[in-house]
Amino acid sequence: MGMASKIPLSHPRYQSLVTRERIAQGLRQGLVHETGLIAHGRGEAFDYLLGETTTFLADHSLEVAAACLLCAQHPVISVNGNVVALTAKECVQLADAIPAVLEVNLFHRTTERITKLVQELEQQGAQQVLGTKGDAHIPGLDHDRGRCDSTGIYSADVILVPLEDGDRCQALRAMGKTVIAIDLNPLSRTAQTASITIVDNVIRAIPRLRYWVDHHTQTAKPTLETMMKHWDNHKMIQETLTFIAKRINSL
Ligand code: PTJ
Repeated sequence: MGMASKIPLSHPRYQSLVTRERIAQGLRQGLVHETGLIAHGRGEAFDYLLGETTTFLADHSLEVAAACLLCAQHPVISVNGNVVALTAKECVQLADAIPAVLEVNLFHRTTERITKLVQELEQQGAQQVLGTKGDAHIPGLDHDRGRCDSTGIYSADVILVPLEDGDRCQALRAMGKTVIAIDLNPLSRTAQTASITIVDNVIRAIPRLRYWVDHHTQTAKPTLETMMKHWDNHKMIQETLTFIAKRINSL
């Protein structure tokens, strides 16, 4: 019996506790890196400040991100330990809907964890998951952190990175790629350097992104391109910080 079943539904922090338990379970299964727990805690703190909901600002980011993924030639969804532990099935469904390639790309890379994460995604219905080859290198990153698949991230034009390290986000941008990041911390280097930043929890953001992808599958390309052209990421981050400040002031 999993720990989640012992958490009473009536607990005011039920959702947050269940999510923590999923991360802890992911660690025990060898999917999540130990520092993934720390990253999750930092994310929780920012989610608290946001009110643990998808703000109207994040929802707009999600709609533009969907437009961008639908217009891409070679879109890739890059996943790591935390993302698989929290949203494996939803990532598979999103990849199918776009359609996009799934690639396991780890900050703390080990062959064993990559294999486990690929297997977990396959169990959740993925037909093909890249990441095991690691036959290409993102310029500017030290050995293992820069490894990726030549047919995946390396040749992608648009990459979705839920929970990414700032250095890698910057290095991918330097390669000329469009980077869509999901990061609860609007001040992180990833949030600041991505082309489109979604300041939201992956748990809410991935299904909502799928919603927008489905919503816009039939939308004409020029309409989607206009949405992308008008996107101002810097402005959105400033407005998100203002949103948080106002929210704290009104409590
Ligand atoms: O599995 P690996 O080896 O690739 O390692 C993954 C982690 C997450 C450990 C690694 O990428 C890492 O150390 O990340 P950072 O630099 O700590 O950044 C994680 C960012 O994600 C932080 O800014 C957090 O605020 C944010 N974050 C944490 N949990 C969530 C989140 N953002 C959205 N949804 C979450 N659930």
